[in-house]
Amino acid sequence: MALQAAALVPSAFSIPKEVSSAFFSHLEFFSFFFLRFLVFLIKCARRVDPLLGIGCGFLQGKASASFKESGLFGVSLSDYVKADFSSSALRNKRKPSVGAIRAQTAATTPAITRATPEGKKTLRKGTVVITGASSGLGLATAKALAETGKWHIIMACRDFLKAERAAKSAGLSKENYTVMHLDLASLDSVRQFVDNFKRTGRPLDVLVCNAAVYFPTAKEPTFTADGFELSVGTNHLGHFLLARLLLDDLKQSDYPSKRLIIVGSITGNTNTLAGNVPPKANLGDLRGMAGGLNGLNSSAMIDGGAFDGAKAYKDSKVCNMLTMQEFHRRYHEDTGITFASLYPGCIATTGLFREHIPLFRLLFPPFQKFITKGFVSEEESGKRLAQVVSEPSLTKSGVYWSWNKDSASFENQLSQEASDADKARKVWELSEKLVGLA
Ligand code: NDP
Ligand code: PMR
Repeated sequence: MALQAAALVPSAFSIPKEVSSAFFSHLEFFSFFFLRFLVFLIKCARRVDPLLGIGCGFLQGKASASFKESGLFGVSLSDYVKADFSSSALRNKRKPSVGAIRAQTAATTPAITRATPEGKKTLRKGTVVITGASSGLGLATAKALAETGKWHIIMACRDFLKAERAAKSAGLSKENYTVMHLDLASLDSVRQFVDNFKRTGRPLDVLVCNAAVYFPTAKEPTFTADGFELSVGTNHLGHFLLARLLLDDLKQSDYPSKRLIIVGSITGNTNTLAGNVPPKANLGDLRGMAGGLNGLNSSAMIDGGAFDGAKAYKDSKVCNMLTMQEFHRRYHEDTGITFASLYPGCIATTGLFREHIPLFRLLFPPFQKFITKGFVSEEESGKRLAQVVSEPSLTKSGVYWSWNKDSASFENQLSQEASDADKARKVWELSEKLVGLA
């Protein structure tokens, strides 16, 4: 039902494709939707408590008010609410599940280091690599983990000085972190990072693929050092190579719960309202990816279509979520590694929106705070990702985590495309070729 409704969205707007892509990326886009949304809210206010009905409906699954009218997008909002939250508030009881923890030969310091006088064994510090830890979600996660005193954080960043400054301003103490250079937009740099990390002799207990770029206003594609469109090249292909090259290190970790986390997003999931804001994610038949995403002999877009920076980002998030599931299918049972993805909430203040127009950056945080109620602070988002890194109750593998309005985690449902096993396999195989693993 929700998907049927989703299919109606473009026709409800009836804006020609070529006009819409420029239109939706700019000032008019945001003002247009913002105003329509406000009008919609006012209409609803005559019948129901608007903010409770809408805001909580989006985020909590409390769709008590019936929004049968097609106010915002010409579709029933209650359908979206069902699709988005049928599995949420109702299923948000955290089930402590003990992951498959195997006895492994430790290549480095054993996880259990010493026994206390009472005979209880204590755990060594875990080592977590976080890409893009120089700002936003990555930095907030590093901070949350460092504060526990139980983690050493490898901040894998492209700008060494920025990362050092960020660590200092976040109050991280020296013994809790190391900055190491990683530019995900260069496969050589990814390989160099992996070599450097291995040389440190540290175990790898958790890898967090967090870094991302977003170019919503770009008219033309830009490219990585290896000639891939920059957002898919950075957000997906760089992380794909990194995760593949570090998988053996994760396997060798003797930490009680070793994890590979790839940050996803709601906007890549077309079973949600946010995922139906044009341009929608769609990998199509992957013909652009098969052609190398280089804009020369193939399109820069995964689906082979015309370049659209916002869509490229959303497509890259679909790849992130598919990759997590493909890792799970291929390696979870044999290695005991937990593979997970998440939507941390809308962290509307981060550097992710640095390329957006100033009006968007001004209006987006209040829009998310007061209207959709999807807003989360950087600090809160960091605590969420830190849970996925270290909470003993979040060891289930193959899960896409989200949080409800009480900040309780639940297993969310991915869209049809973002959970398509056949597509996941194809993306995996094509990515292997592009990064030189096959
Ligand atoms: P930020 O821009 O604050 O953080 C992104 C990080 O990625 C920065 O540290 C940036 O480095 C780094 N980065 C960018 N390009 C590269 C590269 N080539 N090599 C290495 N690092 C790079 O954005 P967020 O914190 O918002 O984003 C973090 C994650 O959260 C992303 O995966 C995003 O998709 C996801 N997300 C964000 C949401 C939001 O509302 N903000 C919602 C849902 C998901 P530098 O500091 O040098 O620029
Ligand atoms: Mg969205 C429940 C409603 C909801 C949520 C949770 C988000 C999250 N957004 C929602 C709704 C809407 N957004 C609506 C109704 C509109 C039309 C006014 C809208 C618009 C919008 C724009 C223009 N939203 C955006 C943009 C962006 O440029 C962001 C984006 O898509 O980046 C790829 C974005 C986002 N909205 C979100 C989230 C989390 C984003 C950040 C993107 C991400 O990291 O996935």
